[in-house]
Amino acid sequence: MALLDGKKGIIFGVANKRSIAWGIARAWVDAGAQVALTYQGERIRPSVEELAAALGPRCPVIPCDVTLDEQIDSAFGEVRERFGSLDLMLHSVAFAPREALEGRFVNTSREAFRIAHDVSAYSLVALARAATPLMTNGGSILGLSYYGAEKVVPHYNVMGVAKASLEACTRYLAHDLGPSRIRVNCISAGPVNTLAARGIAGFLDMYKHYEQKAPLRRNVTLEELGATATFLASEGGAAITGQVLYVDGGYQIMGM
Ligand code: NAD
Ligand code: 0WE
Repeated sequence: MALLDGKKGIIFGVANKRSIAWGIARAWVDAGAQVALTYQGERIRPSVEELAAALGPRCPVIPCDVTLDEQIDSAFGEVRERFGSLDLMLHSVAFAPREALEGRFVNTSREAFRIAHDVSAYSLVALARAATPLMTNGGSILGLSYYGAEKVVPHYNVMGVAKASLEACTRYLAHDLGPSRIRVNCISAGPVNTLAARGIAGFLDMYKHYEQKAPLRRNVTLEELGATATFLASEGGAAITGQVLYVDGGYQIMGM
């Protein structure tokens, strides 16, 4: 029997085949789960529909901008109709206005701070609240974080502050939802060459830096992130909640 046989999940954050959410969607489906994919806007709908078709014939594709309460409500309404209940949820969504990732952190505008926290941290709370009534048999909620939450990574700026919030939200949600047997964890991933990472000045240098400094002397793959996400969602993760698990080749342990 596969690790996630018969489980039903909803996935936020697939944009294309390089997305971390896509790596995790594939891993969950390979482990026996059925998943729904959500997408942010009409612009990426065609590519997400194509990816969903590759996952199998019964993979719902549902619009959901996570900053809009009405879209969150209707997305979970559709999942209730299609699946009846839910076991898994992936939050793999982040955004900050580009200018906030370029200049100095001290110049972060009120609006850029608000947007980064709304999209990248508050949305986990809103989605967890909407998922809870469907997770009648317990469940596993997973978010994606990054090292910039705990240490200064130049240019990550307000996203680092939003990731610190995401990690704290993970702990408070774990406390609230634990009695309902719903676990909430984060994977803190090493750099991955995705849409959200490309185009960031110096990303390639950082990618090479990890290759040189991480104990495993290499970067992580989508398959490895998928395997960790499957472990956390499975019986192997049954007593793990409120944690941030580093999947970064060991980079986070280094002092220099
Ligand atoms: P990606 O661009 O493939 O995924 C980001 C997703 O966020 C996209 O699908 C986008 O549509 C979605 N999104 C943005 N605003 C949204 C909104 N308002 N409503 C709904 N969806 C919205 O890039 P990725 O690298 O796969 O990012 C996924 C997660 O992984 C993010 O939380 C990111 O911070 C995290 N992460 C990425 C790296 C990396 O190096 N790529 C490392 C660690 C953590
Ligand atoms: O979380 C991220 C990136 C998230 C992200 C990316 C963008 C690019 C386009 C959020 N908002 C935007 N806004 C845009 O307009 N990562 C973990 C990848 C990343 O981003 C960095 C990194 C790494 C790693 C930014 C600076 C330094 C390192």
